[in-house]
Amino acid sequence: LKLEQDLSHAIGAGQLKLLYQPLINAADQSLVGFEALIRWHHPTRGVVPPTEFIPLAEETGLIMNLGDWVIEEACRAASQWPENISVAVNLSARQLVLPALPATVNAALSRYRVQANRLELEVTESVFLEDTAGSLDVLKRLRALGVGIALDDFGTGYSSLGYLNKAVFHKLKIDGSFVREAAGNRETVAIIQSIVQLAKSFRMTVTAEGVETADDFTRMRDLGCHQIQGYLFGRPMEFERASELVHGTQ
Ligand code: G
Ligand code: G
Ligand code: MN
Ligand code: NA
Repeated sequence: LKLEQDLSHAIGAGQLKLLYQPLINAADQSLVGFEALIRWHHPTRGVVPPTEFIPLAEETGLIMNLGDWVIEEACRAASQWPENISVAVNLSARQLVLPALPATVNAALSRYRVQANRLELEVTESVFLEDTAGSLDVLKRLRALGVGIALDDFGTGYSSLGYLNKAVFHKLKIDGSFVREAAGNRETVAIIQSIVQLAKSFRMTVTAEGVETADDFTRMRDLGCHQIQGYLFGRPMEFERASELVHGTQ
């Protein structure tokens, strides 16, 4: 309960921060964008990871304000970077129940003069567990704005493939657990092959997450992944360091 109170003050108190993890083009290893990942700098507990406070924010409804702040902050970051650099943000399923979300996203894009196609929204399969029709409608309206919609953590969820056929996702992100398991496991490689094939038949971009080694990189590239994300190319980093990467100064 204390943590919940603290969280409700965290946004106004400037305790939330976005880190940015690089997203790399598999073909030439160039930087294509970043995924924004939130951190809470709690005054006494130190850094609280999102796995601890996002569920709390979802339960209490604070995720709505928090999510709006994330979108705003990500657009602000994008406005500081060149037009070929995209920024992805994670959305909770609960945020998609809000019919106002597309208007919020559109307002943030306009305010910072960021092209819609530079913003990507990442959702997991869990969005289809609650209020499927409403969430799908919100996703379609977001897509109509021109923002990208990525299906995150793919392969770890509920394995209902029907929603891939809804034409709302532009990208599929293969969960890092598969990527790392593929190193010593032919069955996992076969699963990845079929995920890539599936994604391509829907004309989706495929990103491999959790790429930690050079072997992971070449394997995922050769299996047909378009984009790569993981510690090999960079951990989630401060805005200033991300900007240095963008400008090639490090
Ligand atoms: O860096 P990592 O520990 O950052 O992230 C842990 C989990 O928290 C991931 O599942 C990620 O999607 C989620 N997460 C990170 N930032 C955000 C955010 O801004 N909003 C939501 N809803 N989830 C986030
Ligand atoms: O949004 P998503 O659930 O995909 O969140 C990605 C999570 O994976 C974040 O917690 C992020 O910090 C973490 N992550 C990113 N790259 C790597 C990696 O190469 N290895 C591992 N183990 N975790 C990673
Ligand atoms: Mn993500
Ligand atoms: Na993921």
